[in-house]
Amino acid sequence: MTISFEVTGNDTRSGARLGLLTTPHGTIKTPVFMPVGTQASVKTMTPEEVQEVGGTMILGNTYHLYLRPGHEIVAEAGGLHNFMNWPGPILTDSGGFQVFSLGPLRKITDQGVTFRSHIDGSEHFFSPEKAMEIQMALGADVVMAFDECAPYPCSYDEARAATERTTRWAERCLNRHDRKDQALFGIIQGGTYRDLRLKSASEITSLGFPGFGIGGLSVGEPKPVMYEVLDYLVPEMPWNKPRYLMGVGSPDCLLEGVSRGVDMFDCVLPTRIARNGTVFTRDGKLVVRNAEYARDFRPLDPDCDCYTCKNYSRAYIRHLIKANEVLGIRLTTLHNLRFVLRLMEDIRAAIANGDFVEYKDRFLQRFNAE
Ligand code: PRF
Ligand code: ZN
Repeated sequence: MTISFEVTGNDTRSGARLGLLTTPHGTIKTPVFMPVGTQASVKTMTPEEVQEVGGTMILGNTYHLYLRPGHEIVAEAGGLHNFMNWPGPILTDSGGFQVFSLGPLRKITDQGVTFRSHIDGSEHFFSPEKAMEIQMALGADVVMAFDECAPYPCSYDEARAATERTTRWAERCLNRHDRKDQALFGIIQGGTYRDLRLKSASEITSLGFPGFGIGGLSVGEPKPVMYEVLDYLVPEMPWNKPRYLMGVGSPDCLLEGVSRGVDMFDCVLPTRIARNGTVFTRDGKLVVRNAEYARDFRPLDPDCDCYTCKNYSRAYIRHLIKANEVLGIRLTTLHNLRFVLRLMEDIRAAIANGDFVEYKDRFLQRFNAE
């Protein structure tokens, strides 16, 4: 009834694996990148367009949808899938991370978090129980526990307090959550402290969630630090349950995450940078806004198979963005999503062929060359 996950292949020379995640809204292949639809929309894209570039599962945000339009309205619409016309699987984040990102606008106690709306300044309170109630109303296929993400850098004591609270809150989430058609994932915290990460992994996994988020990474630490945490953390996680690295989505981090055994990713990066005129290419990032592209009539990435690259030039897209034409950011968003989703398709094919390690090295060498 809820979700099931099956590991269907293992790379023998890395931690990479292939899987199938089955939800009430379909089965998807992992490793997967989930485009972010914070406010019940993947910014500038229709659901059909997201699917056309290979999107299979998307992410929505509890915090934003609670404030606007309100989870009751989404529930009245028949849930988030119906409300936004997305037929595939959806995951909602719990609001913990978004609320902590509000900085001075929030106050945390063991009971929960008091915060002010970024929209109108009104005061609100989230607890583990409230985060479950909202996510049950939104009706995603996968919902996330309400956690406390420690900042980076942060002292050992601060990271320990956040990690211990995350475990106490995880139990309260399990007690409150009771939608049988929804899977509740636990979240592992622990900052960049090895013993805290291992303690969090053992406590959170012992609670028996059907899947696990890895939180508290990609919050400002150097990339090698994140890779090192994954090196010792992922082997401690159950092999037969999905592992979700939260908020990670740059091409190099996707490859490094997959090679360490991560199955799921989400990130605003591809869509956010697209809206300020930066695109991914196989030779690295390209700032198409720049003057050097004013007379460049080649596609964004000659090796890309997307609608944008088949039909439009760098010069035209630069012009649209400079002129504030909405089409410009639609075209760059479409391209960046296709770039990341095709990377995931190629990664899955390489794992199946047994040449993931070579694929990763070749991709990164070209992507990082000057
Ligand atoms: N917790 C939750 N959502 C998140 C994170 C987290 O730690 C992160 C950290 N990269 C992104 N999104 N609940
Ligand atoms: Zn393209």
